[in-house]
Amino acid sequence: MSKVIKGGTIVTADRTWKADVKIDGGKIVEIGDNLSADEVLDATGCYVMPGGIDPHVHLEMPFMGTHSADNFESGTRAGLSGGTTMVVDFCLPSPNQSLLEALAIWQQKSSLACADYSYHMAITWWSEQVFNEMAEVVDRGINTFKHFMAYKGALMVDDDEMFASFQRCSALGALPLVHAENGDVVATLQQKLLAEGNNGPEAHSYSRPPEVEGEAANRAIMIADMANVPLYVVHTSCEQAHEAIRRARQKGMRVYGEPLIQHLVLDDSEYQNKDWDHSAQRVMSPPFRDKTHQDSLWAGLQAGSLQVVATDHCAFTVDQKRMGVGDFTKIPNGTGGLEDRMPVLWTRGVNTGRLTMNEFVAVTSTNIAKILNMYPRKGAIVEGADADIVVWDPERSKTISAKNQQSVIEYNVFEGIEVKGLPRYTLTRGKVAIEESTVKAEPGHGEFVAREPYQAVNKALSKWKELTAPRKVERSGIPATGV
Ligand code: DUC
Ligand code: ZN
Ligand code: ZN
Ligand code: ZN
Repeated sequence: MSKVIKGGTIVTADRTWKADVKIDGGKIVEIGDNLSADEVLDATGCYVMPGGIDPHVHLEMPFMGTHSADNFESGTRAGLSGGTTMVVDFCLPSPNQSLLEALAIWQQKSSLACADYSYHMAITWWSEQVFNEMAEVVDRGINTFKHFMAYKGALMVDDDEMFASFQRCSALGALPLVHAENGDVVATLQQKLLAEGNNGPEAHSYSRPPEVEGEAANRAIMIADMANVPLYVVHTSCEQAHEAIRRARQKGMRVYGEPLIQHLVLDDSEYQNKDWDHSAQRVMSPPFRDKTHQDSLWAGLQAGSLQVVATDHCAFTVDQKRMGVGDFTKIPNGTGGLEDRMPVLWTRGVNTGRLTMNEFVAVTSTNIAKILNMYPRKGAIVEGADADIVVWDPERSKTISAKNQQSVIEYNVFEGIEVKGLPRYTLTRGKVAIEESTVKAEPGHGEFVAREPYQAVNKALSKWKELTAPRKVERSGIPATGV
Protein backbone atom coordinates (compact mmCIF):
# COMPACT_ATOMS: atom_id res chain seq x y z
CA MET A 1 0.00 0.00 0.00
CA SER A 2 1.49 3.31 -1.06
CA LYS A 3 1.48 6.43 1.10
CA VAL A 4 1.94 10.11 0.50
CA ILE A 5 3.11 12.72 2.98
CA LYS A 6 1.18 15.75 1.82
CA GLY A 7 1.34 19.49 2.34
CA GLY A 8 4.61 19.70 4.26
CA THR A 9 7.90 21.48 3.75
CA ILE A 10 10.84 19.17 3.11
CA VAL A 11 13.96 20.08 5.07
CA THR A 12 17.22 18.29 4.25
CA ALA A 13 20.81 19.07 5.15
CA ASP A 14 21.14 21.27 2.08
CA ARG A 15 17.75 22.71 1.19
CA THR A 16 14.18 23.54 2.13
CA TRP A 17 11.22 23.29 -0.24
CA LYS A 18 7.51 22.51 -0.37
CA ALA A 19 6.67 19.12 -1.89
CA ASP A 20 4.85 15.86 -1.27
CA VAL A 21 6.73 12.62 -0.64
CA LYS A 22 5.39 9.34 -1.99
CA ILE A 23 6.40 6.06 -0.38
CA ASP A 24 6.05 2.50 -1.59
CA GLY A 25 7.70 -0.75 -0.51
CA GLY A 26 9.51 1.01 2.33
CA LYS A 27 11.29 3.43 -0.03
CA ILE A 28 10.77 6.99 -1.18
CA VAL A 29 9.52 6.58 -4.75
CA GLU A 30 8.59 10.13 -5.77
CA ILE A 31 8.96 13.72 -4.61
CA GLY A 32 6.77 16.37 -6.26
CA ASP A 33 3.55 18.36 -6.26
CA ASN A 34 0.02 16.98 -5.95
CA LEU A 35 1.05 13.36 -5.54
CA SER A 36 -1.57 10.75 -4.68
CA ALA A 37 -1.43 7.33 -3.03
CA ASP A 38 -3.58 4.78 -1.17
CA GLU A 39 -3.04 6.56 2.13
CA VAL A 40 -2.44 10.23 2.94
CA LEU A 41 -0.47 11.54 5.92
CA ASP A 42 -1.23 15.20 6.50
CA ALA A 43 1.92 17.26 6.98
CA THR A 44 0.33 20.71 6.85
CA GLY A 45 2.39 23.10 8.97
CA CYS A 46 5.12 20.47 9.40
CA TYR A 47 8.69 19.91 8.26
CA VAL A 48 9.41 16.61 6.53
CA MET A 49 12.94 15.57 7.47
CA PRO A 50 15.18 12.49 7.28
CA GLY A 51 14.65 10.43 10.43
CA GLY A 52 17.29 10.93 13.08
CA ILE A 53 20.25 8.58 13.35
CA ASP A 54 21.78 8.10 16.79
CA PRO A 55 25.24 6.67 16.17
CA HIS A 56 26.06 6.05 19.81
CA VAL A 57 23.82 3.86 22.00
CA HIS A 58 24.39 1.01 24.45
CA LEU A 59 21.34 -1.26 24.59
CA GLU A 60 21.28 -4.21 26.98
CA MET A 61 25.03 -3.89 27.36
CA PRO A 62 26.91 -5.83 30.05
CA PHE A 63 28.84 -3.09 31.87
CA MET A 64 30.24 -2.39 35.34
CA GLY A 65 28.74 -5.51 36.86
CA THR A 66 25.25 -5.08 35.40
CA HIS A 67 23.41 -4.52 32.10
CA SER A 68 22.14 -1.23 30.71
CA ALA A 69 18.38 -1.27 31.29
CA ASP A 70 16.93 -0.42 27.87
CA ASN A 71 17.07 -3.23 25.35
CA PHE A 72 16.71 -3.00 21.58
CA GLU A 73 12.92 -2.90 21.93
CA SER A 74 12.51 -0.12 24.50
CA GLY A 75 15.54 1.72 23.17
CA THR A 76 14.43 1.89 19.55
CA ARG A 77 10.85 2.64 20.62
CA ALA A 78 12.19 5.59 22.61
CA GLY A 79 14.16 6.70 19.58
CA LEU A 80 11.16 6.52 17.26
CA SER A 81 9.03 8.50 19.75
CA GLY A 82 11.50 11.35 19.42
CA GLY A 83 12.04 11.11 15.64
CA THR A 84 15.11 8.84 15.62
CA THR A 85 14.71 6.05 13.07
CA MET A 86 18.07 4.34 13.34
CA VAL A 87 20.61 3.55 16.07
CA VAL A 88 24.18 2.30 16.00
CA ASP A 89 25.02 0.13 18.99
CA PHE A 90 28.42 -1.01 20.27
CA CYS A 91 29.17 -4.71 20.04
CA LEU A 92 31.42 -5.25 23.03
CA PRO A 93 33.46 -8.48 23.16
CA SER A 94 34.73 -9.18 26.66
CA PRO A 95 38.54 -9.38 26.79
CA ASN A 96 39.63 -12.69 25.20
CA GLN A 97 36.24 -13.21 23.55
CA SER A 98 36.11 -13.74 19.79
CA LEU A 99 34.68 -10.73 17.91
CA LEU A 100 32.43 -13.03 15.88
CA GLU A 101 31.13 -14.75 18.99
CA ALA A 102 30.24 -11.35 20.49
CA LEU A 103 28.61 -10.35 17.21
CA ALA A 104 26.36 -13.41 17.34
CA ILE A 105 25.17 -12.35 20.81
CA TRP A 106 24.45 -8.82 19.58
CA GLN A 107 22.53 -10.16 16.58
CA GLN A 108 20.36 -12.13 18.95
CA LYS A 109 19.65 -9.11 21.16
CA SER A 110 18.83 -6.83 18.25
CA SER A 111 16.14 -9.12 16.85
CA LEU A 112 13.76 -7.09 19.07
CA ALA A 113 14.54 -3.76 17.40
CA CYS A 114 11.60 -1.62 16.26
CA ALA A 115 13.86 0.49 14.01
CA ASP A 116 16.89 -0.16 11.81
CA TYR A 117 20.26 -0.55 13.45
CA SER A 118 23.91 -1.15 12.84
CA TYR A 119 26.92 -1.86 15.05
CA HIS A 120 30.36 -0.56 15.83
CA MET A 121 32.72 -3.34 16.91
CA ALA A 122 34.76 -2.62 20.05
CA ILE A 123 38.41 -3.65 20.22
CA THR A 124 38.78 -4.49 23.91
CA TRP A 125 41.87 -6.67 23.61
CA TRP A 126 44.51 -7.42 21.00
CA SER A 127 45.88 -10.60 19.47
CA GLU A 128 46.47 -12.23 16.11
CA GLN A 129 42.95 -13.62 16.35
CA VAL A 130 41.49 -10.13 16.73
CA PHE A 131 43.64 -8.90 13.84
CA ASN A 132 42.28 -11.68 11.63
CA GLU A 133 38.66 -11.42 12.74
CA MET A 134 38.55 -7.70 11.97
CA ALA A 135 38.51 -8.56 8.25
CA GLU A 136 35.51 -10.84 8.72
CA VAL A 137 33.73 -8.15 10.74
CA VAL A 138 34.18 -5.70 7.86
CA ASP A 139 32.90 -8.35 5.44
CA ARG A 140 29.77 -8.56 7.55
CA GLY A 141 29.02 -4.87 7.03
CA ILE A 142 30.64 -3.31 10.09
CA ASN A 143 33.21 -0.71 9.04
CA THR A 144 33.81 1.02 12.39
CA PHE A 145 35.93 -0.11 15.37
CA LYS A 146 35.67 1.48 18.81
CA HIS A 147 38.60 1.88 21.23
CA PHE A 148 38.25 2.73 24.91
CA MET A 149 41.20 4.77 26.19
CA ALA A 150 39.60 4.64 29.66
CA TYR A 151 38.11 1.91 31.93
CA LYS A 152 41.52 0.64 32.99
CA GLY A 153 41.56 -3.06 33.82
CA ALA A 154 38.34 -3.64 31.88
CA LEU A 155 37.80 -2.26 28.39
CA MET A 156 40.86 -0.03 28.05
CA VAL A 157 43.38 -0.59 25.25
CA ASP A 158 46.96 0.61 25.50
CA ASP A 159 48.66 2.78 22.90
CA ASP A 160 50.48 -0.15 21.26
CA GLU A 161 47.18 -1.99 20.81
CA MET A 162 45.48 1.14 19.55
CA PHE A 163 48.27 1.80 17.05
CA ALA A 164 48.09 -1.79 15.78
CA SER A 165 44.30 -1.68 15.50
CA PHE A 166 44.29 1.73 13.76
CA GLN A 167 46.77 0.42 11.17
CA ARG A 168 44.53 -2.60 10.65
CA CYS A 169 41.53 -0.25 10.18
CA SER A 170 43.52 1.68 7.60
CA ALA A 171 44.28 -1.50 5.67
CA LEU A 172 40.65 -2.68 5.80
CA GLY A 173 39.02 0.66 4.86
CA ALA A 174 37.45 0.95 8.32
CA LEU A 175 37.06 3.98 10.59
CA PRO A 176 38.39 3.84 14.17
CA LEU A 177 36.37 5.47 16.97
CA VAL A 178 37.79 6.46 20.34
CA HIS A 179 36.42 7.05 23.80
CA ALA A 180 39.06 9.66 24.62
CA GLU A 181 39.95 9.81 28.32
CA ASN A 182 43.34 9.02 29.84
CA GLY A 183 42.41 5.86 31.78
CA ASP A 184 45.63 5.77 33.83
CA VAL A 185 45.16 9.31 35.12
CA VAL A 186 41.46 8.67 35.82
CA ALA A 187 42.31 5.53 37.84
CA THR A 188 44.91 7.45 39.86
CA LEU A 189 42.53 10.31 40.61
CA GLN A 190 39.77 7.89 41.60
CA GLN A 191 42.04 6.21 44.15
CA LYS A 192 43.23 9.56 45.51
CA LEU A 193 39.64 10.84 45.91
CA LEU A 194 38.47 7.65 47.62
CA ALA A 195 41.49 7.71 49.97
CA GLU A 196 40.59 11.28 50.92
CA GLY A 197 37.04 10.20 51.75
CA ASN A 198 35.42 11.65 48.62
CA ASN A 199 33.12 8.78 47.76
CA GLY A 200 30.00 10.62 46.48
CA PRO A 201 28.90 11.08 42.87
CA GLU A 202 30.44 14.58 42.73
CA ALA A 203 33.85 12.87 42.94
CA HIS A 204 33.09 11.17 39.62
CA SER A 205 33.39 14.53 37.88
CA TYR A 206 36.49 15.50 39.89
CA SER A 207 38.18 12.29 38.74
CA ARG A 208 37.66 13.06 35.04
CA PRO A 209 38.67 16.68 34.39
CA PRO A 210 38.66 18.06 30.84
CA GLU A 211 42.44 17.67 30.59
CA VAL A 212 42.21 13.85 30.66
CA GLU A 213 39.88 14.05 27.68
CA GLY A 214 41.93 16.65 25.80
CA GLU A 215 45.14 14.67 26.28
CA ALA A 216 43.57 11.43 25.07
CA ALA A 217 41.85 13.04 22.07
CA ASN A 218 45.12 14.59 21.01
CA ARG A 219 47.02 11.32 21.50
CA ALA A 220 44.46 9.34 19.49
CA ILE A 221 44.53 11.94 16.70
CA MET A 222 48.32 11.75 16.41
CA ILE A 223 48.27 7.94 16.48
CA ALA A 224 45.54 7.90 13.81
CA ASP A 225 47.63 10.14 11.61
CA MET A 226 50.64 7.87 12.06
CA ALA A 227 48.41 4.92 11.16
CA ASN A 228 47.15 6.76 8.09
CA VAL A 229 43.49 6.54 9.02
CA PRO A 230 40.68 9.04 9.77
CA LEU A 231 39.34 9.19 13.34
CA TYR A 232 35.96 9.69 15.01
CA VAL A 233 36.04 10.99 18.59
CA VAL A 234 32.88 9.92 20.43
CA HIS A 235 31.22 12.06 23.11
CA THR A 236 33.41 15.14 22.69
CA SER A 237 32.47 17.01 25.85
CA CYS A 238 35.00 19.80 26.40
CA GLU A 239 36.98 22.58 24.80
CA GLN A 240 40.28 20.69 25.18
CA ALA A 241 39.09 17.75 23.05
CA HIS A 242 37.29 20.08 20.64
CA GLU A 243 40.48 22.12 20.31
CA ALA A 244 42.47 19.01 19.39
CA ILE A 245 39.87 18.12 16.73
CA ARG A 246 39.76 21.68 15.35
CA ARG A 247 43.53 21.85 15.10
CA ALA A 248 43.75 18.48 13.35
CA ARG A 249 41.05 19.42 10.84
CA GLN A 250 42.75 22.70 10.11
CA LYS A 251 45.89 20.78 9.24
CA GLY A 252 43.95 18.62 6.81
CA MET A 253 43.26 15.53 8.91
CA ARG A 254 39.92 13.78 8.69
CA VAL A 255 38.86 13.87 12.33
CA TYR A 256 35.24 13.97 13.44
CA GLY A 257 33.77 15.04 16.79
CA GLU A 258 30.47 13.99 18.35
CA PRO A 259 28.98 16.08 21.18
CA LEU A 260 26.10 14.53 23.13
CA ILE A 261 22.81 16.32 23.71
CA GLN A 262 23.41 15.87 27.46
CA HIS A 263 26.73 17.78 27.35
CA LEU A 264 25.15 20.54 25.27
CA VAL A 265 22.39 21.34 27.77
CA LEU A 266 23.22 19.88 31.20
CA ASP A 267 26.13 21.08 33.32
CA ASP A 268 28.28 19.93 36.20
CA SER A 269 26.14 21.65 38.85
CA GLU A 270 24.02 18.46 38.64
CA TYR A 271 26.73 16.69 40.65
CA GLN A 272 26.40 19.20 43.51
CA ASN A 273 22.75 18.28 44.15
CA LYS A 274 22.00 17.42 47.81
CA ASP A 275 20.13 14.33 46.67
CA TRP A 276 22.57 11.40 46.12
CA ASP A 277 20.25 9.74 43.60
CA HIS A 278 19.89 12.89 41.54
CA SER A 279 23.65 13.27 41.14
CA ALA A 280 24.34 9.55 40.66
CA GLN A 281 21.70 9.37 37.93
CA ARG A 282 23.75 11.95 36.00
CA VAL A 283 27.02 10.04 36.33
CA MET A 284 28.37 9.30 32.89
CA SER A 285 31.77 9.44 31.24
CA PRO A 286 32.87 11.98 30.31
CA PRO A 287 30.92 13.86 33.00
CA PHE A 288 28.83 16.99 32.45
CA ARG A 289 31.00 20.12 32.14
CA ASP A 290 30.55 23.82 32.89
CA LYS A 291 29.04 26.49 30.62
CA THR A 292 32.36 27.39 28.95
CA HIS A 293 32.60 23.89 27.53
CA GLN A 294 28.95 23.92 26.47
CA ASP A 295 29.53 27.16 24.53
CA SER A 296 32.51 25.55 22.85
CA LEU A 297 30.43 22.56 21.72
CA TRP A 298 27.62 24.75 20.35
CA ALA A 299 30.18 26.85 18.50
CA GLY A 300 31.68 23.68 17.04
CA LEU A 301 28.32 22.56 15.67
CA GLN A 302 27.74 26.00 14.18
CA ALA A 303 31.20 26.24 12.65
CA GLY A 304 31.32 22.64 11.46
CA SER A 305 34.32 21.59 13.55
CA LEU A 306 31.94 19.15 15.32
CA GLN A 307 29.61 17.21 13.04
CA VAL A 308 27.22 14.95 14.94
CA VAL A 309 24.92 15.09 17.99
CA ALA A 310 24.43 11.70 19.68
CA THR A 311 23.25 10.43 23.09
CA ASP A 312 25.52 7.60 24.32
CA HIS A 313 22.15 6.28 25.56
CA CYS A 314 23.14 3.87 28.36
CA ALA A 315 20.31 3.91 30.89
CA PHE A 316 20.44 2.45 34.40
CA THR A 317 17.62 2.15 36.92
CA VAL A 318 17.63 3.83 40.35
CA ASP A 319 18.69 0.55 41.97
CA GLN A 320 21.49 -0.06 39.49
CA LYS A 321 22.87 3.44 40.19
CA ARG A 322 22.73 2.65 43.92
CA MET A 323 25.40 -0.05 43.38
CA GLY A 324 27.75 2.90 43.88
CA VAL A 325 26.56 4.08 47.30
CA GLY A 326 29.75 4.57 49.33
CA ASP A 327 32.03 4.28 46.27
CA PHE A 328 31.42 6.51 43.25
CA THR A 329 33.62 4.31 41.05
CA LYS A 330 30.93 1.62 41.25
CA ILE A 331 28.08 3.82 39.99
CA PRO A 332 27.28 2.40 36.53
CA ASN A 333 28.28 5.11 34.04
CA GLY A 334 25.56 6.22 31.69
CA THR A 335 22.49 8.35 31.03
CA GLY A 336 19.51 8.10 28.67
CA GLY A 337 18.54 10.50 25.91
CA LEU A 338 17.32 8.57 22.87
CA GLU A 339 13.78 9.94 23.03
CA ASP A 340 14.83 13.51 23.85
CA ARG A 341 17.82 14.20 21.59
CA MET A 342 15.89 15.69 18.65
CA PRO A 343 13.21 17.68 20.56
CA VAL A 344 15.82 19.10 22.97
CA LEU A 345 18.27 19.99 20.18
CA TRP A 346 15.46 21.59 18.15
CA THR A 347 14.29 23.60 21.16
CA ARG A 348 17.72 24.73 22.34
CA GLY A 349 19.29 24.92 18.87
CA VAL A 350 16.76 25.81 16.16
CA ASN A 351 14.24 27.73 18.30
CA THR A 352 17.03 29.90 19.73
CA GLY A 353 18.63 30.59 16.33
CA ARG A 354 21.85 28.74 17.12
CA LEU A 355 21.25 26.16 14.40
CA THR A 356 19.39 26.44 11.11
CA MET A 357 16.87 23.72 10.33
CA ASN A 358 19.26 22.40 7.66
CA GLU A 359 22.09 22.26 10.19
CA PHE A 360 19.74 20.41 12.56
CA VAL A 361 19.18 17.73 9.89
CA ALA A 362 22.90 17.59 9.17
CA VAL A 363 23.95 16.99 12.79
CA THR A 364 21.11 14.62 13.71
CA SER A 365 21.13 12.51 10.55
CA THR A 366 22.90 13.34 7.29
CA ASN A 367 26.46 13.91 8.49
CA ILE A 368 26.61 10.60 10.31
CA ALA A 369 24.99 8.76 7.39
CA LYS A 370 27.89 10.03 5.27
CA ILE A 371 30.58 9.38 7.89
CA LEU A 372 29.33 5.81 8.39
CA ASN A 373 28.99 5.19 4.63
CA MET A 374 25.24 4.61 4.42
CA TYR A 375 24.20 7.80 2.62
CA PRO A 376 21.82 8.32 0.81
CA ARG A 377 20.06 5.12 1.79
CA LYS A 378 19.83 6.79 5.22
CA GLY A 379 19.97 10.50 6.09
CA ALA A 380 18.34 11.74 2.89
CA ILE A 381 14.98 12.60 1.35
CA VAL A 382 15.57 11.46 -2.22
CA GLU A 383 13.96 8.93 -4.52
CA GLY A 384 15.30 5.48 -3.72
CA ALA A 385 16.18 6.25 -0.09
CA ASP A 386 14.69 4.24 2.77
CA ALA A 387 11.50 5.95 3.92
CA ASP A 388 12.88 6.72 7.38
CA ILE A 389 11.14 10.04 7.82
CA VAL A 390 10.04 12.32 10.60
CA VAL A 391 7.13 14.68 10.03
CA TRP A 392 8.08 17.38 12.50
CA ASP A 393 5.47 19.64 14.03
CA PRO A 394 7.20 22.84 15.21
CA GLU A 395 4.13 23.81 17.24
CA ARG A 396 3.75 20.60 19.27
CA SER A 397 5.18 20.97 22.75
CA LYS A 398 5.52 19.06 25.99
CA THR A 399 7.36 19.04 29.28
CA ILE A 400 9.82 16.16 29.40
CA SER A 401 8.97 13.72 32.16
CA ALA A 402 9.90 10.18 33.09
CA LYS A 403 6.16 9.61 33.69
CA ASN A 404 5.46 9.26 29.97
CA GLN A 405 8.77 8.18 28.48
CA GLN A 406 9.49 4.97 26.57
CA SER A 407 12.73 4.18 28.38
CA VAL A 408 12.21 1.62 31.16
CA ILE A 409 14.08 3.62 33.83
CA GLU A 410 12.29 5.67 36.52
CA TYR A 411 13.84 9.08 35.90
CA ASN A 412 14.93 11.35 33.07
CA VAL A 413 17.97 13.65 33.14
CA PHE A 414 15.98 16.21 31.10
CA GLU A 415 13.01 16.09 33.52
CA GLY A 416 11.06 19.37 33.51
CA ILE A 417 12.58 20.78 30.31
CA GLU A 418 9.94 22.27 28.00
CA VAL A 419 10.36 21.30 24.38
CA LYS A 420 8.60 22.85 21.37
CA GLY A 421 9.00 20.79 18.21
CA LEU A 422 8.00 17.11 18.21
CA PRO A 423 7.17 14.42 15.68
CA ARG A 424 3.65 14.32 14.28
CA TYR A 425 4.62 11.10 12.52
CA THR A 426 7.75 8.97 12.59
CA LEU A 427 8.09 6.46 9.76
CA THR A 428 10.51 3.55 9.71
CA ARG A 429 10.97 2.19 6.18
CA GLY A 430 7.53 3.53 5.29
CA LYS A 431 5.67 2.18 8.33
CA VAL A 432 4.10 4.68 10.71
CA ALA A 433 5.69 3.90 14.09
CA ILE A 434 4.60 7.06 15.88
CA GLU A 435 1.48 9.14 15.29
CA GLU A 436 1.61 12.04 17.76
CA SER A 437 1.51 10.32 21.16
CA THR A 438 0.30 6.97 19.80
CA VAL A 439 3.08 4.41 19.59
CA LYS A 440 2.70 1.81 16.84
CA ALA A 441 6.31 0.65 16.78
CA GLU A 442 6.70 -3.09 16.28
CA PRO A 443 9.45 -5.16 17.86
CA GLY A 444 11.24 -7.13 15.16
CA HIS A 445 10.55 -4.61 12.38
CA GLY A 446 14.10 -3.23 12.57
CA GLU A 447 16.72 -4.56 10.20
CA PHE A 448 20.50 -4.61 10.26
CA VAL A 449 22.07 -2.03 7.96
CA ALA A 450 25.31 -3.31 6.45
CA ARG A 451 27.93 -0.69 5.67
CA GLU A 452 30.64 -1.13 3.05
CA PRO A 453 34.28 -0.33 3.81
CA TYR A 454 35.67 3.02 2.68
CA GLN A 455 38.08 3.76 -0.08
CA ALA A 456 41.31 4.22 1.85
CA VAL A 457 41.94 7.86 0.95
CA ASN A 458 43.66 9.32 3.95
CA LYS A 459 47.06 10.83 3.34
CA ALA A 460 49.05 10.90 6.55
CA LEU A 461 50.66 14.18 7.51
CA SER A 462 53.18 12.32 9.64
CA LYS A 463 56.42 11.46 7.81
CA TRP A 464 57.40 8.75 10.30
CA LYS A 465 57.25 5.98 7.72
CA GLU A 466 59.66 7.72 5.39
CA LEU A 467 61.84 9.00 8.21
CA THR A 468 62.18 5.66 9.92
CA ALA A 469 62.26 3.50 6.80
CA PRO A 470 65.25 1.14 7.02
CA ARG A 471 68.20 3.10 5.67
CA LYS A 472 71.04 1.44 7.45
CA VAL A 473 74.05 3.64 7.91
CA GLU A 474 77.25 1.90 6.77
CA ARG A 475 79.88 2.69 9.38
CA SER A 476 83.61 2.14 9.32
CA GLY A 477 84.61 2.51 12.91
CA ILE A 478 82.45 0.34 15.19
CA PRO A 479 83.70 0.22 18.80
CA ALA A 480 84.44 -3.23 20.10
CA THR A 481 81.99 -4.36 22.81
CA GLY A 482 82.37 -6.46 25.92
CA VAL A 483 85.81 -5.08 26.71
N1 DUC B 1 30.27 6.19 29.09
C1 DUC B 1 29.12 6.08 29.73
O1 DUC B 1 28.76 6.98 30.45
N2 DUC B 1 28.41 4.94 29.58
C2 DUC B 1 28.75 3.92 28.70
C3 DUC B 1 30.14 3.91 28.26
C4 DUC B 1 30.80 5.20 28.38
O2 DUC B 1 31.87 5.38 27.84
ZN1 ZN C 1 25.70 -10.62 30.80
ZN1 ZN D 1 32.47 6.16 25.90
ZN1 ZN E 1 29.31 5.08 24.80
